[in-house]
Formats: sequence, C-alpha cells, structure tokens
Amino acid sequence: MKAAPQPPPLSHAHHAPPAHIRALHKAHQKSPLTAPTVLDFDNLPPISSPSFPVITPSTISAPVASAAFSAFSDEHEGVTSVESDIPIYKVASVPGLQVIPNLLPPSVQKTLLRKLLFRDLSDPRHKTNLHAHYHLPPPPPDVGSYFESPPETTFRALSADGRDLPVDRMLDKKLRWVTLGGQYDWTLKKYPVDSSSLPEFPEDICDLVSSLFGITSQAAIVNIYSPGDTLAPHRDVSEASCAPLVSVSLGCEALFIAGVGDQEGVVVRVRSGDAVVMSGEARWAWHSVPTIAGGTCPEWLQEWPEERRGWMRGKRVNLNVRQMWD
Ligand SMILES: O=C(O)CCC(=O)C(=O)O
Repeated sequence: MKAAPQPPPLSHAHHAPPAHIRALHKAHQKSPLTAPTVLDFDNLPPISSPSFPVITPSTISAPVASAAFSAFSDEHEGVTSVESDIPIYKVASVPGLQVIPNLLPPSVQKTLLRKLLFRDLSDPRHKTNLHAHYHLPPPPPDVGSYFESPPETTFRALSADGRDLPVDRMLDKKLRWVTLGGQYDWTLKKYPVDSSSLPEFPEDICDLVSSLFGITSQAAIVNIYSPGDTLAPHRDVSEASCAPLVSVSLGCEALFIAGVGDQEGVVVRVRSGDAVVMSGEARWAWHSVPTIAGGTCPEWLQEWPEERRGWMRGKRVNLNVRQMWD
C-alpha cells in the first residue's frame, strides 16, 4: 500500500472544502441511494465495462477474519466463522480509498454496538456532544447503561436557564457522538497534548481493528445519526500519523462522499457491516455524509437492543477510528 503523504499542517483543519465537493454533497442530500452517480457494491457494472469503477487488489483472508471475529465475540452473540476470503475494493477514482462491503457478520455488528453503546458510552471519560450542555453522570452500576435507565431519568442542564433532558430524548434525538481514547477537541480541532490524561482505547475494539486493518487504534469518534442528519464535507487532519483511517457502518444505509484534491470524488452507498479505509492520498481526502436513509436498517438489527426495542431501526452508527501518532 502506498504510504500517505505527510499530514497537512494542523491549521488545515479550519480550511473550507472545495466547491466541487460542496456541490457533490449538496446534490446528494436529496438524491436516492439508487441514483446513477452512486457507486453501489451490491450492483457493480459488469467487470468488462471500460469504466469499471473499482479494482480488487487484495483480500482479508478467511482465517484472519474468523480469528478476529471469534476473539471479539462475547456471551450475548454466537461466534461466526468466515468461509471465504473477503475482497477489499480500491476505488479507481480516489487513490487510496478502499471499501470492504459486508465485512462484519451480524453477530459481530451486534457485539460491537453493545460494546460501544452499553459499555463505552457509560464510561464518563468518553465525552459526548451532550457533556458541554448537561450534567451526565454515568448510569449507576445496578442499572449498567443509559439504555436500561428508568424512563423517569433526566439529565440536569449546565446553564441555569436550560431545560433538563429526559433519557428518552437523549438517546432518541440528542446523542450525536461519543469519543473513545484520544478525546478530540471539536472547537480547537486538536487532541490534548498530554496523552497520559486520556482514557485507554477499548482493548477489544483495538484488537479487532488491528487484526483486520493493521492500524493501532488510539482515538475514535462514534457518530450516531438519524435519518435527515448529514455530516458536512471536512478532512481529518488533526492526527500526526499517516496510518489509514478506518470507518465502519452499522444500521441504516447512507451515502458517503470522498475526493482527493481537485479530483472528481466518488459517492459510495454504505450498508450495515461495510468498512471504508482511507489510506495513502485518501487519508487526507475531503469527505462527507449527505444522506442517511430511513427504513434501510437490516431486518435482523431493527429490534436491537432488546432493552430498548426498535432503537436501531432509526439509527446509523459509524465507528471512525484513527491512529494519532506512530
Ligand atoms: O459517518 C461516516 O461514514 C463518516 C464519519 C466521518 O467522516 C468522521 O467522523 O470524520
């Protein structure tokens, strides 16, 4: 794999996206998942077509994937073994952009969701978008997670004139992201300089990501979207390492846009269990999420979790993992 060029200076985190990526984003905020401009790995054109949009350079071998998934499994979900090697597609128009459709089996997706949303969200060292506005004590040990909190649970607003937040509204509407490991400062667009004060990155997720993608997970943003939400075009340039960025989709389908420099860019349909890897030049690509499509959560995930049936039906969860330094 071609190494990424050196990271752009930190000040580039404040740069505005180029006009053509803004236009692509805007054009796909209303377009259907099936628009002809969308690269859909379940419906690739015939391989013989002259403008075939992808190259299949490599695979994750079945034994490697099986070992990674079985080490990650927990008591809630059974172990799934992988029968054949999993193809890694390179997107021809965006150098370094790779897509691994359908990588995570259903049991691994559910295990990952439980670790992220029951365990890691309950750890008060992992900040969320709500910590700036509400007093968010961790759920008491006998309750375990916010998903199991009694419906009368509310979170006190930090400002004297703010309204308290009921747990239902917190989970259904207001919770937008959680940070793991390196706690990204969204205002300064930086990680804290003193790494000794950071929570450890969850070891089991780190092991899963390193076995499948070979990066050392040091920070992650868990994005929680509802249909209608979007993520504006941006670049992730606050990390000092050139290691690839790994992005995993869970739940509802979405469109994901990526483009390098002033090259055209691509719009990819991402489904639950897909992974996108931004490596090489694409590590510093502009990217965005213009659409989250309601009604597209796979049937076997719609009732998840049993403690709050149906929550996942209206959500897309994206685990976005970064290596901060080498
Ligand atoms: O939700 C996604 O697929 C992408 C998220 C992302 O780009 C980010 O967290 O920086």
